[in-house]
Amino acid sequence: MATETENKPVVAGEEEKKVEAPAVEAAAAAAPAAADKPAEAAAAAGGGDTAADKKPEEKADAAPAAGGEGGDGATSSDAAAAPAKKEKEMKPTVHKANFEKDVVYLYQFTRTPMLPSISPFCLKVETWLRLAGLKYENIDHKLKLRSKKGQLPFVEVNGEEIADSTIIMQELATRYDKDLDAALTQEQRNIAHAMISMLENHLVWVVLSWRSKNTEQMLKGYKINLQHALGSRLPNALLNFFFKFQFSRKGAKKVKAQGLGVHKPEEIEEFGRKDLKVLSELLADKPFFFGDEPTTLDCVAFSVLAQIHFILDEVKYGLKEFMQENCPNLVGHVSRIKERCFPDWEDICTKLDLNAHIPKPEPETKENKEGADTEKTAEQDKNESEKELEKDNSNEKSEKKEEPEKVVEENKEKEEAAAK
Ligand SMILES: N[C@@H](CCC(=O)N[C@@H](CS)C(=O)NCC(=O)O)C(=O)O
Repeated sequence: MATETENKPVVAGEEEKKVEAPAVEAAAAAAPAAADKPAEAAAAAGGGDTAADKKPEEKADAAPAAGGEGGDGATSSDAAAAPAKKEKEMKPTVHKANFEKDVVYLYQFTRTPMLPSISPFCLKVETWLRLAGLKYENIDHKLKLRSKKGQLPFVEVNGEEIADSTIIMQELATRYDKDLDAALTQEQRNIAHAMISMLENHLVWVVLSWRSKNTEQMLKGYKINLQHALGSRLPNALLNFFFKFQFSRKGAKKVKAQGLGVHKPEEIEEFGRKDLKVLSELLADKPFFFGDEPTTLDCVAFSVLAQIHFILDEVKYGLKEFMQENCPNLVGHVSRIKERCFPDWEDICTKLDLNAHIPKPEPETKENKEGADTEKTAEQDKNESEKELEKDNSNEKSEKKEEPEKVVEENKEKEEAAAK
């Protein structure tokens, strides 16, 4: 169900509660306040299904994006309601109210220390935007927002939302004349279509299946800090607990519904290996799938292969080992796209900076501070979240120390009460 606030324009960076808490029955009974947020991370990581998932598209489409008017077929009985309706329709339905013309505002997953996004679809769009050379800005929404279709990623351009990674890329390519596949033959386009379908409708699910069965390993493997990802002050131990609960349950359900989930883990991994082998043979010794320049298929392949490749070595992950041993050309491909599209990878992963590609404004002097816009700058946001991250990490350390003692004490009290 949609919340009432969902269609109001919201300035990026504002505190907001956009996504309703999903039903995490048992968990919610234990700690209702904590139960909603890890679910957002679980969902965005591909395993959950939030209330936002169920939003009907029509709901938000009722009002035109940036002040357009409907009005077709209006009758006289509609006339009385017209001013109110018109006013409602005039309201932009985008979150970024003070947008700059032709800047693409990207709503995606929060950064992780291992790779820019653990959502292949989000990483694909950002990689494509960089390859296409379009001006874009990530919006730090702490996983609170979803598109009108209920998913991430989505973008807003000139006051209009575009959802779904494939549709975003197609639409922007048309609008800004950035077809990365312009030089491909029809046969190459057909191959690309089939490969992209394999990657997104099969290999991604192989990855999600592993994640849903290995939540602990996943959090460790991508060094996910849920406090940072969700902008929460709750202890990571608690967030992790709910995340694991939510992600494994919902993720497994989704993978089963997709069809893959009925198989044994080793069978699923074997399916993944076959996909990797096919990709590896198609790439052969070329730098990119269709020659010297990357195309859409390179973006998609990178966004999925990066999920497999950029996982901590200490975490045992069969597909990564297989890729390293049997498909070194795919590893080379991942490195090439990384170097070409993400020269700021280090900054992104160490500072968890969503906008490492945007030059930071000069620090404010006393003079230019007066009368300055009150909206937070990306730099301020970043500094605040860095400080919070540091603070949260140190909190986590002390919580870790205190927690076992607290549990022992609580158990002791319970035992004493039971003895009485
Ligand atoms: N077909 C979509 C798939 C996107 C998708 O599956 N996104 C996931 C995260 S990876 C999602 O938003 N799940 C629901 C949620 O986070 O609430 C696309 O290409 O953009």
